Amino acid sequence: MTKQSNRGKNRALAQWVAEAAQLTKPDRIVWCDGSEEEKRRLTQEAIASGVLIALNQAKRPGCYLHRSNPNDVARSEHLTFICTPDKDDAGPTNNWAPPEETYAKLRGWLAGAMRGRTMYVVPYVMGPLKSPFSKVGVELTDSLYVALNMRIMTRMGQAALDLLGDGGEFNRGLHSILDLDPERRLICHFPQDNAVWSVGSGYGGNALLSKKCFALRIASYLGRAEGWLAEHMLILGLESPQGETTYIAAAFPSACGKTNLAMLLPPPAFKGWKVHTVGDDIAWLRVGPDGRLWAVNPEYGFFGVAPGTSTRSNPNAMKTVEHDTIFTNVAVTAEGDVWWEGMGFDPPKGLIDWRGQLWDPNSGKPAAHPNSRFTAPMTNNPVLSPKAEDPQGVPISAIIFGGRRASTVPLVMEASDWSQGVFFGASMGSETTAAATGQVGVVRRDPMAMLPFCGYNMVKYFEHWHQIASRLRNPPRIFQVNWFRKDREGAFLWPGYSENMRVLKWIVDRVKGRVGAEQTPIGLVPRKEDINLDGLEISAEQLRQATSIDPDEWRAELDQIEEYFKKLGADRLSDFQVRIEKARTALAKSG
Ligand code: GTP
Ligand code: SPV
Ligand code: MN
Repeated sequence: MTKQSNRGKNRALAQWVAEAAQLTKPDRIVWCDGSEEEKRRLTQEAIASGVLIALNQAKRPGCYLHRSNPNDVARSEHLTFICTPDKDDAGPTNNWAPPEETYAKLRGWLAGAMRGRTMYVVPYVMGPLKSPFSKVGVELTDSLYVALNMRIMTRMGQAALDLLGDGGEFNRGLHSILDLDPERRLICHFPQDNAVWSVGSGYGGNALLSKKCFALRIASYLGRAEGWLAEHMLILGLESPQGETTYIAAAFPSACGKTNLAMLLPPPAFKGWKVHTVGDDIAWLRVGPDGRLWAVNPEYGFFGVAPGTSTRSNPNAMKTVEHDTIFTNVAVTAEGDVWWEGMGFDPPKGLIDWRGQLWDPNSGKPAAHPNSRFTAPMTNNPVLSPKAEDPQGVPISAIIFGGRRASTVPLVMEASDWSQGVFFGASMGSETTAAATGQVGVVRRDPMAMLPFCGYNMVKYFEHWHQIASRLRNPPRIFQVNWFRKDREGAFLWPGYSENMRVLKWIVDRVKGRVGAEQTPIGLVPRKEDINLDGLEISAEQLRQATSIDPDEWRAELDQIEEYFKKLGADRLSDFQVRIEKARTALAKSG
């Protein structure tokens, strides 16, 4: 056991650790302090026990590979529950279970579960130290992989205990991988107790309890009670050649482009423009004394999608993962380096696939799992914003909602006001991806990209968004984007990635009142001449298709949105129904 200066100071924490140990019966308890010495020791233990595989240290210093159980490669939404005394508090979109029965069931599963194992006590801070936004969590886990990932993803260790002091409030996360049996896998949230119990999975959002469980599901619940927002959003600063920086937050569903946009390298035509990453996945937003919306990134690292990441698509991510990175479920070359589909070069001979077997290029199966990931500290990112650690956060001038839609939704639209913007977000649809288990590529409604992450009643969440506006004297403008529209052959119409800068520029110009827009039945769109296409090879027809608003498609879309809101019981939010009717009337007029 490591020496600890003040782990016993918080009596509630000491008592809870003792209770959890009584239940799970670990052989050892290790309190993580976050030190370099501890990192070295735990990494060695992980290598010795096969949890991590050392990669080629000459090519990728400080980098390791983890192969998860093949039945445990993505978030399990069907096994994720919100446990509130009243079912209505979980609302129409969440799986619900009663708290007492759920605790009893999980206690049964957890009894003696850590026998022969170590329980890591992982204290962490979400948000910059000394920030009014920040909150403390403690995860108790029997997974060394989780402990090492939490060290990258959060401000982990002694700093959290110091911040907690002797009486502070903290999120209680209890995690055991049990035997990774999908039949005994559940991720349960108890918002009233500020607690998460997760069992039977060691993967990503199921197991790193700081991330989706605390920073989104529990935090969204706390945010409603306390008057702020916890959102599935990246945060970026866009600096002009004149040195003026505009901050933008953007909500896209899982594996729909947040990390890529947050690290964007502008194309040559945008000389002097710079993107600074504040966050790539989660934003905590508060109304400031100035009536603006201020945001922090509660995390400290990136848990990013590997496939599709290349020197061309995201050079800053490639630099971020050059060292001190844990890779999960990627392929490995004969030289001990990493490889994945879309890395920008052909797979070298002798590639080992994500399951640890020699890969057969003719197998038709990917070498890296489609949801393979990298865990890297945010300080590795060459374009990390100097404001990423600012306790006050950054002032948000624009919010973007975006989905993955092969049709219907144009490249970019602007809402005429906050309330239409809330409608944009609430009515958003997106094709499912490999980030969650289940069918990939089916369109589902995913309000504000929060469908799997809102910790309370979705209708109350929409109301909360409306209510925040009353305190915003200077609200951000709201936009909707779609990088993923396809032509008849199934090819993407818009080149995406760094070229998304062209859309960001229009957004900034709108915010600053420097450019006009055209009113359509659905929203405001750029006039042709307002999107800078210098240096971009795109045919006029391709651009027309990427930006078009097809009345028939939109009539069908509005029917689906209306039906969805009725299903949720959100149609009683009269504003939504009025918007649908208005759009229908405008579409009818436009022919
Ligand atoms: P989570 O971490 O799951 O929340 O994902 P994310 O929203 O951060 O998505 P990410 O940026 O990792 O991108 C997911 C996938 O979409 C990757 O395979 C990317 O290569 C691809 N992608 C990202 N941006 C674009 C784009 O502008 N156009 C196209 N066609 N693909 C993109
Ligand atoms: C997502 O699925 O939105 C992710 C990955 O960011 S996970 O941490 O698994 O939730
Ligand atoms: Mn995410």
